[in-house]
Amino acid sequence: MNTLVQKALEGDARSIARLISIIESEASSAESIMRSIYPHTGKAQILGITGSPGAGKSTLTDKIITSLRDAGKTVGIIAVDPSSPFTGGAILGDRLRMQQHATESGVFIRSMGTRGSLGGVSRATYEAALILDACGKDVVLIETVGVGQSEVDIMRIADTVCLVLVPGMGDDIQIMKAGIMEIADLFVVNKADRDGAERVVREVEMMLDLLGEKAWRPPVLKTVAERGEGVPEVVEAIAKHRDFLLRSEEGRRRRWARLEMEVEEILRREVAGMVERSWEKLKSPDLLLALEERRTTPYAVADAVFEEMF
Ligand SMILES: Nc1nc2c(ncn2[C@@H]2O[C@H](COP(=O)(O)OP(=O)(O)OP(=O)(O)O)[C@@H](O)[C@H]2O)c(=O)[nH]1
Ligand SMILES: [Mg+2]
Repeated sequence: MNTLVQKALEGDARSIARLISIIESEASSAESIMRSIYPHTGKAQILGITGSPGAGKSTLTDKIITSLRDAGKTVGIIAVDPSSPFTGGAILGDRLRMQQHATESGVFIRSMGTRGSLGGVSRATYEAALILDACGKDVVLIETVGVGQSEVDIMRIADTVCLVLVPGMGDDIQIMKAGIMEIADLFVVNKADRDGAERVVREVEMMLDLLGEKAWRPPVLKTVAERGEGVPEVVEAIAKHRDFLLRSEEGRRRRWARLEMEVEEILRREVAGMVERSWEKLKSPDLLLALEERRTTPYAVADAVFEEMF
């Protein structure tokens, strides 16, 4: 395991892939891997790209990769596959589109499922992002389909969230969806070759006005991702946001909130494990019979489980 981690840290793509597979499938080994990986993290910019299905996230991602590569940066990409059968068909397309980058050194691409997590972003997705960070990628890009909760989830793990909108598909609903304005650090109105892009830009700007003065005013940019138009401006805004995070109070607040979340996440997992083991020890047919006959209650049993723990 140690040599695997060592090789991954040196940037070996196969070792990185292997590590990610392990943290995805073997929860028991995940912790020791993350313990040795973690001290090497904190250097990459984790960039979340979210938006409705078909908005052009993958097309934009692909163009952003090219631009970052041209600037000499290394990139890790995690495409979070929606488990939903409705959008599942897009996965192959994504793979094909980004394929050209997959063989380049300096680019690492990985698809991950969302199964087993509540939002669109699982613990494994975050750990994979940390692994890519530790292994020297300058930018770690996570593409997720924004469906409800996952947009908020991506905010919890990304430094910079880019929300991709498109003209002419229930614009108001797209924008007004609860909390969505607050999570985006950057708005991209893609498919600007279509009618109505300007209107979406205006609506987003108006919403931002309503939110009032903020240390960071999210830029609202138009792109035609298919043709690469507007992409340099997007890449520039992403870099600006990184600078902002590095030198502002807001940036520190967000880093600390993430660190708190990480500690709490670990505590929750450990406590859950302790409770489970204690309950397994106490559980018996006699006890269940006592519960069935109401000689005791689930509350009293839970008390006993806690007592057993300490
Ligand atoms: N007209 C137009 N079409 C675009 C543009 N960008 C992307 N598309 C097309 O929109 C479709 C969806 O693009 P994707 O990049 O797969 O979108 P996505 O958001 O990754 O989709 P999912 O991952 O399935 O949610 C494709 O057919 C693209 O060719 C654009 O700027 N203008
Ligand atoms: Mg996609």
